[in-house]
Amino acid sequence: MSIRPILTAPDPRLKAVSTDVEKVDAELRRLIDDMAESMYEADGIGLAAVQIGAPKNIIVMDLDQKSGKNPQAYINPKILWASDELATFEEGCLSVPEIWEDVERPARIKCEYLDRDGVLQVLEADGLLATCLQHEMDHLNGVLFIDHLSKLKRSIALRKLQKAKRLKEAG
Ligand code: K1U
Ligand code: ZN
Repeated sequence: MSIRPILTAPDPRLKAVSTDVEKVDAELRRLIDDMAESMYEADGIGLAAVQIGAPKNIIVMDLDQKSGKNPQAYINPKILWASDELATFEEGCLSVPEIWEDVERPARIKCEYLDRDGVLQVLEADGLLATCLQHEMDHLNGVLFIDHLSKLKRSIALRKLQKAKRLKEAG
């Protein structure tokens, strides 16, 4: 397993639309393991493959790390249904470091995906699970959570990010 660098905005590779995985095999499971390791190293609760430069429809998530590591893989996820009711969560993103903003999304979703053994699963989610799945599925379509903000809030967030990058580079 290896830790891969996570791309940060405004890297154009984050705008790529990811493609479906054709075969769930040992090589794909190695990529999933690298994603999980990279997510834990960065203190995240989710990661899409495109964030490490692999534009494939794969997500890893582990929402409850207090009780030990239990990464879940979601391959070729598709939303089957989304509630009309909306919920607001404060979101962050490993590709938009140090920015946290409220985002409104459907409160509940039903989705299907393949697990790491290639078995089709159907999941109904609400709360943080629904939010995180939608946030990660946005990544697969080249969308960042700041794209849901007003133009003004997005440009403030991007300026903050560029300033943080400059400070980091200056040491
Ligand atoms: O970059 C990502 O897509 C992962 C992102 C997932 C997410 C978090 C919150 C709401 C929606 C989606 C993160 O993991 S951000 C980091 C994070 O959640 C966290 C970091 C340190 C402590 C606690 C949480
Ligand atoms: Zn993100």
